[in-house]
Amino acid sequence: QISCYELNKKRFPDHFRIGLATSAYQVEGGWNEDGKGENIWDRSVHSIPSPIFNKETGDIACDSYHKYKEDIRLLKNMGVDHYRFSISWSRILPTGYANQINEAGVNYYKNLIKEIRANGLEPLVTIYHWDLPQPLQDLGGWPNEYIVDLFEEYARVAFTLFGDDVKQWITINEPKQVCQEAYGSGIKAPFIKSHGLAEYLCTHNVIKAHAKAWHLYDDEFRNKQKGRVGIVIDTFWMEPASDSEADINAAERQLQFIFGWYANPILRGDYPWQMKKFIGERSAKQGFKTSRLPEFTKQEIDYINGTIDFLGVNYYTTNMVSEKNDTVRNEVSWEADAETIRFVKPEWPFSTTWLRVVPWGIGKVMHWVKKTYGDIPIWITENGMATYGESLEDDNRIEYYQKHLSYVRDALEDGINIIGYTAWSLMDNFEWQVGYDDRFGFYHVDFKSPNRTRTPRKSVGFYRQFATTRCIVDKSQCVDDNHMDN
Ligand code: GBH
Repeated sequence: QISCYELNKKRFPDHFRIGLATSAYQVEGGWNEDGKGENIWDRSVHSIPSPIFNKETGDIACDSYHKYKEDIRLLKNMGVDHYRFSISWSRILPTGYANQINEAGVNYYKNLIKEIRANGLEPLVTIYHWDLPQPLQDLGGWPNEYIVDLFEEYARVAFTLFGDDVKQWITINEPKQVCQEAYGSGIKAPFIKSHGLAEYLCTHNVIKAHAKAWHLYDDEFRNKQKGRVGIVIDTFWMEPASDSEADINAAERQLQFIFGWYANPILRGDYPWQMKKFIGERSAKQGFKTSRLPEFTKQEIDYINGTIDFLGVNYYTTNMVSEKNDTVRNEVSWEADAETIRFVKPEWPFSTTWLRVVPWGIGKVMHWVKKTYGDIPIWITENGMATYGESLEDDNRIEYYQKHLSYVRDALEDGINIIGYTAWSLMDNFEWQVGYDDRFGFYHVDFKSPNRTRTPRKSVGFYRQFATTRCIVDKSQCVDDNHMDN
């Protein structure tokens, strides 16, 4: 065993879980095989004109539906202890309803879980990672309250069928994208633009659906299966653009509009006061009879509050935030409701349109979560960056992980209860509306070859060393300190 001290590195504790993440639609393919139903991504990628860069689709993606055994070998080879994947709702319930279960789909996940366990790894399973069955979208999708009970029934099927072998559950991945990007700005399936309206209705139902699934587990499965159920919430770190009180408040408000939108109801019972105030006032000024932000009843608040065993956090990047002096207040949208201006610093290294490399942001998010919500166990469920093209020499990815992990290690030393880390992603995959352009993988995937050949990038060796030694170079030894003046 190599000692971290000898290497002048920091060591992660033994109980800290280390893994890699993917999601069903992004890697599986097999979009219409063996009885799988159509979901909103299938529908969107096949529509004309296609809303996807280069008209790409996830029809085959990484072909993990057939190559899952190879995927598990890669994971095993990297020395990690967890695999985070998601279940495709329409693969096991083709119509979305639980009255008809697709055996072949169930067997796929049973075999996958068996393979994971046989290789000494543990599954961390996301029940919903953005691929709603199309028939449920035809009813209106997440903005229709009907979805709450249907999601509960889907979760019941998942707990019943897989719960003996799955001890870590995530109800929903990044609800902010499920609602704001899918039903607000409309850049993700089902590509509905309903700024400032459907996005808030969606969130109301997502939160209720999450709470119902948690209660279901707590009431009917926990005693027997002894697992835990969390949700994954994503955020950028929001750094005040100046020391002014207005900018400090604007940055906090922006965090509340992204993260608190979901975390506050689940951990504190209701939407953040900033959202209630700003959306309420703007709605009134705009002539709406009631706030565009729906209200929870007292009973709902009691029901939702505390429905969480651990909090998944996805961190990729940081924005600077300043106060927007919006006296007109006429724009109806989630973006405008926050009354902030967001920007990036030109010196922050570029990864992709929305992703600048800002490692210190992950440390700030960890401290903010603890300060805001107390000692909840945190699992960093995603963190990573995109590269382009076919190169396997991804030193910038290595540097990204080295630095971010160093800040994570510091946060642990500061007493923040971080229980695990799953990097995004095991391999290049279908990156939603940008198709296969942004490559987030440790493994390169050749999407031109029918074999979808996986080839290790240089970063595979780095992550393997991290996972097997649990050591990480301290950020003070990284060549460039990446503008740590903040
Ligand atoms: C995660 O989303 C997802 O969970 C995962 O499926 C995905 O593959 C991975 O990260 C990498 O993207 O500025 O209007 O262009 C990341 C969340 C998605 C939030 C992009 C910000 C920017 C939209 N981010 N979004 S825009």
